[in-house]
Amino acid sequence: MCDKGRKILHVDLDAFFVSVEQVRNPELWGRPVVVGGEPGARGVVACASYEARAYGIYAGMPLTRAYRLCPHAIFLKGSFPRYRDASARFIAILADFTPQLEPTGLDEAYLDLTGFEPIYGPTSEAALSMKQRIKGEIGVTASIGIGPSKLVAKIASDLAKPDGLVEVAPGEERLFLAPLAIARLPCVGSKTEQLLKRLGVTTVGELADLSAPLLRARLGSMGDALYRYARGIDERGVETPLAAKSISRETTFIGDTLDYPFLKATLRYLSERVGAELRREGKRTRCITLKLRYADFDTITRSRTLKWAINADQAIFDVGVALLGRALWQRRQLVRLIGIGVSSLIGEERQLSLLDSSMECWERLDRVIDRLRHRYGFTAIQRGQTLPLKDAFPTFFELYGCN
Ligand code: TTP
Ligand code: MG
Repeated sequence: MCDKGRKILHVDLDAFFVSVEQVRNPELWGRPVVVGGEPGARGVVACASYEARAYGIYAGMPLTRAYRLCPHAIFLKGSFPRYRDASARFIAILADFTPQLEPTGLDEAYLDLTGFEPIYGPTSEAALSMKQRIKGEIGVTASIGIGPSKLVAKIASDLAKPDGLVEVAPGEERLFLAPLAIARLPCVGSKTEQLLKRLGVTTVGELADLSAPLLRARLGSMGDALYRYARGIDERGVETPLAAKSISRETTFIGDTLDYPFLKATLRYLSERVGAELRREGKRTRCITLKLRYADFDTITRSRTLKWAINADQAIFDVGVALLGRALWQRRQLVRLIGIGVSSLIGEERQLSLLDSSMECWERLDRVIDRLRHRYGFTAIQRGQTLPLKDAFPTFFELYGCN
């Protein structure tokens, strides 16, 4: 999927909430406008017009502070249904260009226009007509980045703001990124930024000069990602929400069973299979589903939605075991099939900063094992938790020399 010829677009509306208010009330054009609430209210700024940003106001800032910075700004409470409506019209316009469309927020989306040149001409022309339609039909301006990867397209659209278009040609990614501050890269939060600064790195170009082993030693799995990002390497594809979004593995037993350690060990093995594929696809999950088929062929599924998106084998397994325990407690009957699946998938880079340190450890371990399995085969390494499978599949264990 690292196709240099890809034409990925990232489209992001400018000062979205404020722009929608300005379309409603043209007197607001060209003025410092803040959406979020009245100046005396306790809330924070949701959106500031570019004129308000010139006073140092930004999203997330307390309204009281915004008011101190610019008392003559116009403060509006805003209306979410209005923004939702504008968002739906925005996405509908993009969908006219291609079904390869991945909305990632109310006012932003990725599109894949690879191979569309014979229809639209140069991709930049298609992007310009997109901008024109958005302005003509919704009344707001959009900024668009075009590049060979999502990473580059997203950064390009940020740099194009407001109302701009930036295209990065294939092969130019590293040059394009080199002068930018490291904070422009996804997954560089303030902690990572400080750490990199201590290594003397402030720009993406300087980051690209660091070796992969050094980055891994200092930043773990995030170091691997940064090594690739600094070179503009990002193989993620544009994914339509309608595309199949689940990964699952299941096993039917030769004989029906209610042997709990054996069921648990099988679940562990299946969790590792699912986890490996999840990571290979560069994804995390927020929903885990256990499937059981009882001896009488009655089949049940039990799901749990998680607060944070994960992709560690251990996390998938832990939830699976909890669901299994509850299902067997509710109905003790011989089991014929067990399966585990993950859905509600999102890109791996998101939420990294929210991971707790134990999860970070599990993920690091998974990555090591993934690499070894990639080289020697999945069954070359077995974890302790799958050992109860030894009696059921002796030849399998003998074959791979596990004691
Ligand atoms: P963004 O696209 O991040 O910001 P923006 O459209 O206001 O400005 P830009 O020109 O830089 O793209 O977010 C889109 C909308 O989401 C924004 O208009 C308001 C809302 N939002 C919040 O409600 N809270 C927030 O903290 C942020 C960042 C955005
Ligand atoms: Mg925006």
